[in-house]
Amino acid sequence: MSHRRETQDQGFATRAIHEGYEPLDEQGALTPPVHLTSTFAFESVEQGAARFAGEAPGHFYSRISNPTVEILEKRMASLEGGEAGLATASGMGAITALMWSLLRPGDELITDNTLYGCTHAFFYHGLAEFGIHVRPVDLSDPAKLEAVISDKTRLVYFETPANPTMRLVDIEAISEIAHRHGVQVAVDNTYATPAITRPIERGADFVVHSATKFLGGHGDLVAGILVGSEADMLKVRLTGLKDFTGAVMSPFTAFLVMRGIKTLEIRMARQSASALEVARWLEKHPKIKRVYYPGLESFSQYQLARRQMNDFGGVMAFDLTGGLEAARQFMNHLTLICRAVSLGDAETLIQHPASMTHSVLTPEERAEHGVSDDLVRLSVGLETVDDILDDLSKALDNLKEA
Ligand code: 4LM
Repeated sequence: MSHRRETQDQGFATRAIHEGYEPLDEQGALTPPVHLTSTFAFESVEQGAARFAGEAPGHFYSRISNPTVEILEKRMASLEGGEAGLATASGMGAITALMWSLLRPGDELITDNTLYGCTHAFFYHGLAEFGIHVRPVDLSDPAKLEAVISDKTRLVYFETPANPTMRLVDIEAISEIAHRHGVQVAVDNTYATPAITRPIERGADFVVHSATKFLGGHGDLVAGILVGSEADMLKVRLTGLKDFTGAVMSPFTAFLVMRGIKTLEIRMARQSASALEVARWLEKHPKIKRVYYPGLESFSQYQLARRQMNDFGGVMAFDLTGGLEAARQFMNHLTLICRAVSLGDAETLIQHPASMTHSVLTPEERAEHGVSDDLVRLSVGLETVDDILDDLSKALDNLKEA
């Protein structure tokens, strides 16, 4: 007998902790067992054949599905308000599995013109070489999508907030235009997470995550997740994931991501509050030229941020009045804040997109994508906010002597 709890009507934090798992089904074990198994025994040849044919439920090989990973998939589908989830080995694994499943030579992929560096590389140097037309559009202006969408367009893809400029895209406006043309929409929700924005509830068809970031939340894993309709996720599972990329998540990683997600809501609230304080402080500092953070009234898309986001998240970008050299010196003077890529961890992290996450783009591409050489990205962690401000303050003061 299954004791599975029906938690769909319960609150976000409750589902983040309980969805998809009932301890009494597993001898009372409070946390889900980690099913470290590659394969699954069949009662009979007939049962094995039926599972392979999709005619009987049940797992048969962990490149297709695994009981521990399945709990995470159900939990993420619930948190994103989608029908089904699909866990992958990394955020790039999620993006590549989705694209190889949906796109065929001759199809057009419309993307916002600001993307994470490796997503950009995959689209323009991977997909484009296999006959897919990748078309950058400034999706912060929905009219620009309306002007170019055509019967060749298969998918519209964007990040909101975008990495690293924090630019937002209006999910409802873009989804309305795309759907009117029979085109699907995929949103990379890594920066906001479902604690802040739920793209599917605003009309998107797919949500993509680098679970390496806020979902895992502790900087100890690399993982990805997709959410979409049952039919679309089955297609990606059986083609893009099973046959084309093989980029599946390990059951142990699924266990760690679930441990992270239990505290997602409180971490996002705390990181958002600290980030707002840091952004306001930086904005007033004479050595800071400009701060890009959706929670600042000076942010050009502040009204959209208030409409589309429950909170403003833990990441921001800024540039210094002294330009690139000042930014380098400032970053090297930091002692608490860690110079490292990635984001969403308990530790505050700082990186220089032009020479790190977006170094795969040419200088011309970076200019087109709005990634200036001066830009610095800060992911505010869970430390005491006064200590973060103190480190920033001392590093900026030290610039005098430089
Ligand atoms: C970084 N980002 O920015 P995996 N989507 C977004 C991302 O920021 C990333 C990925 C996908 C960074 C990594 C070094 C918006 C990654 C790719 O790294 O494959 O889990 O996710 O610092």
